[in-house]
Amino acid sequence: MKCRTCGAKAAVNMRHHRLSLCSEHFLRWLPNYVQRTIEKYNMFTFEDRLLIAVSGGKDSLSLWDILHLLGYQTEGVYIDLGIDENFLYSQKSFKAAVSFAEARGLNLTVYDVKEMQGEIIAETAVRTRRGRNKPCSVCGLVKRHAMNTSALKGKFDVLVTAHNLDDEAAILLSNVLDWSLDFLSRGYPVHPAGPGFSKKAKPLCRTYERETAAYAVLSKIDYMQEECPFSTDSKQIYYKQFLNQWEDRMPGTKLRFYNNYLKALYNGAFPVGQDNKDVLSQNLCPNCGQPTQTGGLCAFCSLYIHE
Ligand code: Q46
Ligand code: ZN
Ligand code: ZN
Repeated sequence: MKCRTCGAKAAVNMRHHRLSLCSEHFLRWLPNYVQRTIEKYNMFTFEDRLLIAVSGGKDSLSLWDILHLLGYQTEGVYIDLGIDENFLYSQKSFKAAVSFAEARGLNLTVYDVKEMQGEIIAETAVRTRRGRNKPCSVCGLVKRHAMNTSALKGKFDVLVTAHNLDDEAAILLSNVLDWSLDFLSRGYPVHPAGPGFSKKAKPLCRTYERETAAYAVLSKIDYMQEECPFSTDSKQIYYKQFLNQWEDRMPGTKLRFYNNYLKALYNGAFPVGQDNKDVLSQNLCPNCGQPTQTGGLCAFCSLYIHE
């Protein structure tokens, strides 16, 4: 397989794009592709201050590297969740994020959940009996809240997350299987700011996970290779495996599935309905000021405060 641009030995073969590239040309091609996604969905401009949510993994560090190289004004936030009780996973991912930022002279702030809330999420999950063995629902709530708080506090224009095409296609498949019109009506890759929440964007939404992995390896980014110890056995992983089987037989399946959904969404195929409480609600949490479906405390504050 040869590089389409220079004829040298190809390092990456992207059957879904019918494109093979050598290392040098792939490392130029991917940032251009991400830039085209940013422009297509009007995600942000070079004047905006971007806060990148960084986990220390290949997706978030590749994304930060790409946005920095493209010339965007970026800072990172690492959320120290304390997922495993012996902190091995958290320590390693933290180290990867810090070394990346230091090597490039970029600013990384840390949101330490233990410091802010007095306990790690593993402890919160046990205390609130919300996932004794698997703290994912508590983790998701805390992460969303911490990212939003950090973006608002730092007065960033956009909160940027590294969800890739594999993530988005798996979420879409799950929502289609459930016919969840509520979620389907708001699966945009960019969300405007509103009362109590910052603007959000996902510039890797059309980038395959194996492309961010190839980018991280070829550009020698020292990323955290292990997955979260709780990421096994989830419904999303099962959907990803399923989509990968389709992709193997019919390259481009994931991209078509997601791209055509976005076309339908932007053409108004899923109007905002009565159920879309998050979007329609003007209720703000009396404790933190972030949106909530009820008039009382938001789901995050309810984890720590009893009314
Ligand atoms: S939710 Fe669950 Fe993830 Fe949190 S506890 Fe790990 S697997 S990190 S995306
Ligand atoms: Zn080449
Ligand atoms: Zn709250």
